[in-house]
Amino acid sequence: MSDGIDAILDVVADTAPDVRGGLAGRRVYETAENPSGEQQLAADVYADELLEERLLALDAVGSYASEERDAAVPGTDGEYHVAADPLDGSSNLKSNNTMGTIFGVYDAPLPASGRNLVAAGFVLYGPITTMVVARDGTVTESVIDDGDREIVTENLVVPTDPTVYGFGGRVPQWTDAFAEYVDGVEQELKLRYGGAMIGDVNQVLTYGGIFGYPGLRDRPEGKLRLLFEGHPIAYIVESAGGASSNGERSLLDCEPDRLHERTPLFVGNEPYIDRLEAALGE
Ligand code: AFP
Repeated sequence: MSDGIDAILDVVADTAPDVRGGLAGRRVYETAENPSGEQQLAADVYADELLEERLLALDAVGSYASEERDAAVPGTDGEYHVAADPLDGSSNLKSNNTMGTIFGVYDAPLPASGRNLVAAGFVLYGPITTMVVARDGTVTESVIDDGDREIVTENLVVPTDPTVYGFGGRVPQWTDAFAEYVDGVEQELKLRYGGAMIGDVNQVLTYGGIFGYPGLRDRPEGKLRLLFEGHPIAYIVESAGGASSNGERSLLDCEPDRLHERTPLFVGNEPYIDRLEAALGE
């Protein structure tokens, strides 16, 4: 056990009630866009600033990078580098649907390979606030109440009798190979798609199945970011016995050249990921 990683996990858990508590008054858009060219809500900025300030106050944190800022912010000479999507699915704030905070803890400066992750997790702001953490090959789920974490699942594993799927992007923008793959999946699983990756991935962790945001005809790199979304989610799902892919190989084997690099992203039960890679590779 590393005290540094524990301290990072404590900060994320302690910050979750503040992020959640700050949502109601922050549903308005800021004038700036984030580095990926997407509109930022006041809530995105608020969550990002809270995490930056509190994580960089730790001796263990060497830098903080987030989806909401151009470059990583240096901290001390701490050994861990944190990448975060402070409010994944923040456009769901308007419709009052699920959102989350995603984070990855790397042992190398960013950008880095997914193999440099030493822990990853997410907070889900659903009807209750939960936190899922993967480290040392094990995934735990806790309920957060007033910053206190109570473990509710010691060893979370992806169920082996999958039931749900969700794929992003407009269907006419899907490639023929991907659309054909989805035709098969639709015969076996039921659709669950909520517009916040973290909520949809948590359904896969809960019920088994597959979530993906594919490369599109007009956007082969897809929508989601490797460092802030792809790596952490791949680390969590693989630690829970599932698989991840960019369409060819595990997302953890992908190393971005740039902080904000995008990637096609698929996570879920291994047979579905294997079939996907076979379908896209034909
Ligand atoms: P926002 O953070 O801008 O709401 O985007 C959410 C997201 O990055 C990811 O969480 C979703 O899976 C995906 O975008 C949804 O995209 P579509 O709106 O294209 O379905």
